[in-house]
Amino acid sequence: MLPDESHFSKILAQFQIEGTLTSLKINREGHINTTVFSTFSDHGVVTKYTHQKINTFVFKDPEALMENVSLVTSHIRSKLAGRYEDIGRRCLEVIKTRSGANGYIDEDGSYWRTYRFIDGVKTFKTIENERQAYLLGEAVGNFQLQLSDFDGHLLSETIPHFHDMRMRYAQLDQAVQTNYQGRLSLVGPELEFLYANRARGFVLTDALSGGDVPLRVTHNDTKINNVLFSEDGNEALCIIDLDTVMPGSILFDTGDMIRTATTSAEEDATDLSTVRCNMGLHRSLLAGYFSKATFLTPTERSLVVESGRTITQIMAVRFLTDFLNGDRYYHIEREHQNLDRTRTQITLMRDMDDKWEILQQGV
Ligand code: ADP
Ligand code: GN1
Ligand code: MG
Repeated sequence: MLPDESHFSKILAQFQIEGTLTSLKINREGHINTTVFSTFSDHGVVTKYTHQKINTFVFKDPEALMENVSLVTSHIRSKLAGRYEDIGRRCLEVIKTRSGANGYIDEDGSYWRTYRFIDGVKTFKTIENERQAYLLGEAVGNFQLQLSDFDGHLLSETIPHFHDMRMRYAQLDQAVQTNYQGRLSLVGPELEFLYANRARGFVLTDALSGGDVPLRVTHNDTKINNVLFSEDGNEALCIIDLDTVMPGSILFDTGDMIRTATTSAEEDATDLSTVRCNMGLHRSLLAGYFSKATFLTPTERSLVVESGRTITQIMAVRFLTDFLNGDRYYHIEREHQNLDRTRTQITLMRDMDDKWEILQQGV
């Protein structure tokens, strides 16, 4: 919920922003935070900002989260310095409060942060073509490359075990046992599929805990709408939504990119016949990714296709858990939306399985 305008003006006044507020617009895409775009005019100079209320049900320590964001954006900026003139379009910029903090806690106890709005860019809810898939793969590989020499120990684990499939299945088991809303009877086939796939889903988690793949710095939310493209569509400029940057396996990012950029169906599509893993998109995505991700170990590389399946699976598990728990975690706009989300993920996994041999050829 957006606070009323006078309350909101008070929040904005805390940040290092000059001029007069001329417009406000709420963004309804994200599942977690509340995002508002503003425009300010200062003696004829127009500047836009993104303000976000951090969901503290999900992120228990917003200060630590913002410290992560601040460290990571500074590191990326140092990599871009001297190489590009438009660094402001290639990396998020935190606008501090007037007292120099990374965010502001309002009178309701909500935590707000501000970024400079990156203008002249486009985002996409779903992938449109192979060229875009190549650019997206390149951007994710490049992001990982930029952070490959960043000391992960400096980052806080803002959501512990975020991509730990064993923990996610334990949460699903708990939700099944509690059956809080009596919805268990609605999810028989979905639960059967996810239980049948439980053991295979542990591959990445176990590879990481067993030391078979290295602990690196990962974004953990590299879905397509977290990438800003240039308006002409010729470049994927910036990866945003850095809230979940944490130490982990880079395969979490590779997998989320595969999950969201190989199908042109929306995550909550109800016509499941549209949910297909497109082999051309998969091939282009991986070609772009491998052009930058030159640092992968052989084991990481061998798990790339599997990572797409695993991250799709973890999302199915998480959506189903939330559906059974009464939709407490993900924003919903309609009843059963989390079940619809579960179904698209399962459909995508099944289609990947049908094409498994061909998908492996892209590696
Ligand atoms: P959420 O966690 O809710 O997904 P995001 O940080 O991804 O929030 O922001 C939601 C959307 O707002 C993005 O998909 C993007 O379209 C837009 N957006 C966010 N920050 C910026 C920014 N600094 N510049 C331009 N657009 C932005
Ligand atoms: C959430 O914030 P948003 O909407 O980009 C979620 C991700 C999921 C994604 C699925 C902190 O991301 O893990 O992959 O939804 N973020 C968190 O669309 O749980
Ligand atoms: Mg986002």
